[in-house]
Amino acid sequence: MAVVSTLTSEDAIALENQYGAQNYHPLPVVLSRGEGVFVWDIEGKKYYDFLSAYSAVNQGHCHPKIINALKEQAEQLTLTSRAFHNDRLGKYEKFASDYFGYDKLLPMNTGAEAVETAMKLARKWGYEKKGIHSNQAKIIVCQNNFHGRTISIISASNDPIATENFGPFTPGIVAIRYDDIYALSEALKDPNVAAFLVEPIQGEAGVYVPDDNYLKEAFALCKSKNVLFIADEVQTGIARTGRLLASCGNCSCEDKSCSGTPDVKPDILILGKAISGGVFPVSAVLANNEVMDVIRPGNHGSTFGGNPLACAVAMAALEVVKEEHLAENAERLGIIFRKEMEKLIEESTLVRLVRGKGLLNAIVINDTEDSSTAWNICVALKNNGLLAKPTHGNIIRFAPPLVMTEEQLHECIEIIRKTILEFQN
Ligand code: IF1
Repeated sequence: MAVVSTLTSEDAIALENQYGAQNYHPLPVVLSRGEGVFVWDIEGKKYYDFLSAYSAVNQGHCHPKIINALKEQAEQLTLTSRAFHNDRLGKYEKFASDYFGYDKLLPMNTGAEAVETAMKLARKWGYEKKGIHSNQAKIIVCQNNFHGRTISIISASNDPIATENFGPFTPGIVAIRYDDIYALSEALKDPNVAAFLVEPIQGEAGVYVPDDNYLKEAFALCKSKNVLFIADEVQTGIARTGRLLASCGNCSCEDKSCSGTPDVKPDILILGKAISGGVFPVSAVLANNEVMDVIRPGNHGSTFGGNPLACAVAMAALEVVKEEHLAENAERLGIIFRKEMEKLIEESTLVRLVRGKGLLNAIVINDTEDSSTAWNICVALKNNGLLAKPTHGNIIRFAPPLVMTEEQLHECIEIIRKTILEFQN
């Protein structure tokens, strides 16, 4: 029986509450359609999507080019496993390696799988190329990171909600303060360090943008100590922050779609989310031969990794990013957004600051981290036709699809302004 067609939002939520693991606390809205910057709930109410599925839908919901690529491939061949070759994988690996400027790509499905892949790659490189003694390799991470939810990844986390009662944890992971070059230089005194894993901007922590020189100095320190610099660009990549990759730092090059500058070129690049435009689970780990060639047949992989459907969708999604100049649009609209939020800060008692890069931004609310103010504001935003989600009790992330027009952005800014001013009165 087709349950979905007769559902009301209330029905849908009741079904999830009864039959679904309660591993999320979603905003009370049930979406049934998406197109570009808009989504609709079951009852037909239209919303601006200001989360983009945590930056997975940078190209806009159901982008025609990406959907067509999905449809065409789905009628041809969806999955072979890697027991055999398929006619899409090599083409995609070349396309994406050239696109981001690396020798090779290891295809996976989720961001967490790609982070795990990068950690395994770094450790193996550490033993076989750097000469670290067996089982002694260390990976440096930053406090308040978010890299996914597997056991090894939460072994790097200091978030009690993510770690409580999931131990014991994976050894060989050392956490340092984010945006603290001295802390990194101290940690790199350990000769057993194989890699430094970092988000160019800490998204879940509340869109923390590090000092302008942090990534460049961290990269130089890693180079000086023969330590791999791993950039987790699952959320910040694919034009979200106004450049193809956020780890570009503050390059001076005019080509916003450039894939990294001489001063910051990650040894291992981790991508996910918008690499497929949110149409299919696709992630990727890119590296040059000196690193990637430590992986030999049988060392690593996954049933769906590199499947023809993922390859076709990812190529279309990456073409859209350049064809529609999404990095430039994100850069331009992000400047407007932060300027308008600064004006709101002037007239509001509720908003304390705005921070971000490109169209990955957040506002900090004048309340405590454990308050429900940010949540309540997001519920009010929903009622006013805009969907966003708090990262903490007092921080709201704003990340619309990068295809948004300036006119639409101004409409959204007005919704945010109206909601905040109503809320505080
Ligand atoms: C959830 C957070 C964001 C990521 C970075 C790896 C991954 C993510 C920098 C793992 C995933 C998602 C996970 C999703 C919500 C969202 C999230 F709130 F969880 F922390 F964006 F900030 N590296 N982030 O941001 O990728 O395995 O999910 O494909 O778990 O609720 P994934």
